[in-house]
Amino acid sequence: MHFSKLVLGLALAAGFIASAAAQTTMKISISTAQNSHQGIAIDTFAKEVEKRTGGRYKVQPFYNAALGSERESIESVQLGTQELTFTSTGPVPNFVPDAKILDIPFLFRDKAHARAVLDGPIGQEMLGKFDSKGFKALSWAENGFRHMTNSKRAVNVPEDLKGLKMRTMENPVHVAAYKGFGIVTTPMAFAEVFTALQQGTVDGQENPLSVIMSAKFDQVQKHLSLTGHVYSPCIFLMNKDAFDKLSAADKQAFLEAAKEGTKANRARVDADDASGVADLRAKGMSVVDTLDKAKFVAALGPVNAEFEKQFGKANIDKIRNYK
Ligand code: EAX
Repeated sequence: MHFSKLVLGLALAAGFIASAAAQTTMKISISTAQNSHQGIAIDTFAKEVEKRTGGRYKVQPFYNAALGSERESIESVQLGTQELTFTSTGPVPNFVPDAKILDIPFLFRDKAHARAVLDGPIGQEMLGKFDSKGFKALSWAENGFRHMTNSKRAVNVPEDLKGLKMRTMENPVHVAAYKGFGIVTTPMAFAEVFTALQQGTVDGQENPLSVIMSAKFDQVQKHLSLTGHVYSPCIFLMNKDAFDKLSAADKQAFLEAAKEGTKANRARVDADDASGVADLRAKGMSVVDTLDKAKFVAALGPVNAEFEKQFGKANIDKIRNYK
């Protein structure tokens, strides 16, 4: 081989190695559409990571459960076959049981209360509980307050829920609570819900306005009741080893990027909550937007007594009374 060719070859190889080291691409996934409160969360995160690391890290977003359901994505992040995911807390208790407490119905008064708890010491301590399970939890975000939809009847009082067959998340707290309403619960992954509603496998489902709108459930559901029965947190999860490998400055960049994602996510949930009822009525849904919340709270009395035993009343009260 000519000396000049050897030099050229070495130079090319060195250049290749340098640029490979200079740029790492990571995957992040959501189960909803790009045009949603979750899409804006991960798109913002991706843009901010790239900006804050000078382009050395790129994050490639995947929408609509393209990489698997929320549960499968959390598994992939735990195993490290996928670096990142943005998920509701629905399937999280299977991995971090302590997170269950956040999904108790009527725990939070409003979004401001929920956000304050998650951003405050209780939420930050909870983020730390993901460490020993193979995750770095970067930031809380949200789905928002969940409401009931179905194809059978208007839900005005808790008794109207009795006997309705509803899809639920794969979350033990939700399943226990909805059984308390007399609902026939059918847990399934989100990607299957539209078809299940369309084919009548289930009568209804429950999700925040942001999810109902982005998933176009108005096409397959007639009735919506603003039950606001449970606040649904979301979370940015990263594989722990992938995070630990980052330099101190890059770790900071990822954490800040997730915070920006959370800001964009919450702003979109607020916008969706403001426009949702009018939007869904215009699309033909019949909406019950004034119902007596106290009756729904009372219907869950026995279930709540169970939760107080299971989680400790003091722990629940600490969240309920957080100012
Ligand atoms: O995270 O499964 C659900 O109903 C979730 O709310 C949805 O996937 C968005």
